[in-house]
Amino acid sequence: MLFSSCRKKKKPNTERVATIALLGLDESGKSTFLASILGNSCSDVEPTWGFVKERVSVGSLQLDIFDLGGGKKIRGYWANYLANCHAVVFIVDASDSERLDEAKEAFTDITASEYLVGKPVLLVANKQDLPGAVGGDDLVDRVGAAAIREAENFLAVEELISLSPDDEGPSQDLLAALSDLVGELDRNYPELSVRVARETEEYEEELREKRRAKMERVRLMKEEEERVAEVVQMEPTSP
Ligand SMILES: Nc1nc2c(ncn2[C@@H]2O[C@H](COP(=O)(O)OP(=O)(O)OP(=O)(O)O)[C@@H](O)[C@H]2O)c(=O)[nH]1
Ligand SMILES: [Mg+2]
Repeated sequence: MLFSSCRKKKKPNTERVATIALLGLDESGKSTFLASILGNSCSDVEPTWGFVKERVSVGSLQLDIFDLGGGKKIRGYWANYLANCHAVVFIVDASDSERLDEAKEAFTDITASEYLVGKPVLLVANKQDLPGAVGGDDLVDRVGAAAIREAENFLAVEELISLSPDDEGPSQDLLAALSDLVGELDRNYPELSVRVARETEEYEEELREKRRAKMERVRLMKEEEERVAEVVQMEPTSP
């Protein structure tokens, strides 16, 4: 008998982990959505500075959910998470008609990224319990989401109430929305995972390259400063 066949066979790693970025303007309800999923108290939720990462198990997948702050200054950092995510959940306060144009701008910005083309997107028309909340179809028009459907993205649109006032955990609607997204991720998991791994590596290499170029510029500037200082020292002083 061959030695190798005497060894215990290693169990294949069958755990499927998908990364999801929760995006949307500040106050849209991203952290509340996450607190509901986790069964945490929604009343303890505070504005997010930076990001929070949580792992939850939904259906056949482990989801690493990045809850990113939606404030104007933080939005510029969202781009750093797109290569690494398998899907995006974009949450809109559907009751705040004054900020729908701003939501459209943020949505258009991120969906224009090459790293999101073809990836599943869940658009949430949140705060349906509040008066004047626009429905899912209206929201698709208001944020210009039809364009990404045409661009081969899987787009699911859900009208939800993320807030669970009595902290009873996620509503059936919220769970159903999430499991639809997980179903889509599960169907495309092998190809998506290969793509995410490749693009994450590419994106990190791009960042490393930018850092190297910056350091090189600083080095050249220092060299130039030293050269000028030497020339000044060598110049004869006037009598
Ligand atoms: N009525 C109602 N209020 C909600 C709902 N979802 C969230 N909220 C409230 O909206 C406010 C903002 O919620 P957050 O979850 O902190 O919003 P966020 O998108 O995480 O905001 P940032 O972290 O600043 O980006 C809180 O007062 C929540 O209680 C909802 O479905 N209905
Ligand atoms: Mg938050």
